[in-house]
Amino acid sequence: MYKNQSITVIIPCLNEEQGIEQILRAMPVFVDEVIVVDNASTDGTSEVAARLGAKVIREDVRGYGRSYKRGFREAIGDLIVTLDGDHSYPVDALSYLIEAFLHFDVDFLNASRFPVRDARSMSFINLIGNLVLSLAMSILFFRWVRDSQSGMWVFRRAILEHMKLESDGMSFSEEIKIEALRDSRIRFGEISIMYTSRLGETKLHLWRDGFANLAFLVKKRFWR
Ligand SMILES: Nc1nc2c(ncn2[C@@H]2O[C@H](COP(=O)(O)OP(=O)(O)OP(=O)(O)O)[C@@H](O)[C@H]2O)c(=O)[nH]1
Ligand SMILES: [Mg+2]
Repeated sequence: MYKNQSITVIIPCLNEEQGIEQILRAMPVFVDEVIVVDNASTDGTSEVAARLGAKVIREDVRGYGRSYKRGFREAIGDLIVTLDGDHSYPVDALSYLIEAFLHFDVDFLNASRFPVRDARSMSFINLIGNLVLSLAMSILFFRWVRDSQSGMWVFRRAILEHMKLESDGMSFSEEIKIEALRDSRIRFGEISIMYTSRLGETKLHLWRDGFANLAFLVKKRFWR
């Protein structure tokens, strides 16, 4: 519990045994529930996560969005916090993020990786891709969003009932923000966090996912 709010942390993992161990060891004690959604990892992700106290859910169909939707169905907390299983997002900043969420009086808070403080955390090409996709989202949806691709968010679980989440892949990250910011009942905010280099191998297919995410933005904007 954090200030009377129960907290669920959801972490999608595909072969992240190194990262998930570091994250779970640093998980703050006020977190009530940690859900790791594993899509048939071939390393020790599930075992490590279960040993360190997480609730491990196996989802048979692969995909970043798919695993989040599965995790949301299991979550019971008032607030849901998300992050990658690669230890690139600051698990030690959970109280900072939840404080900001409560102070800003929002329903969805996006953790922006910008400005980049650790140059090793993001390659130049990833940086450009993130900036282009964030600018595209800002223009298409008439709202300034600094980091449309961030994987760390805090939101009220109750707002999920207002959202129509369709993406099963990496574009899920931008879809949930779009669903939040274009619904007048959902107050959207953003705050900067410290982002660092990931542990383990990337699961991002840079060009394929980058263009797919751009196409997804356009589709979401013009095809209801
Ligand atoms: N369950 C599940 N998790 C996935 C899948 N694809 C990616 N992930 C996880 O989703 C998170 C985001 O993937 P990353 O590879 O970190 O993508 P990224 O953050 O854009 O790229 P990096 O900058 O290299 O970290 C990580 O925790 C992955 O393990 C999937 O198909 N299923
Ligand atoms: Mg990552």
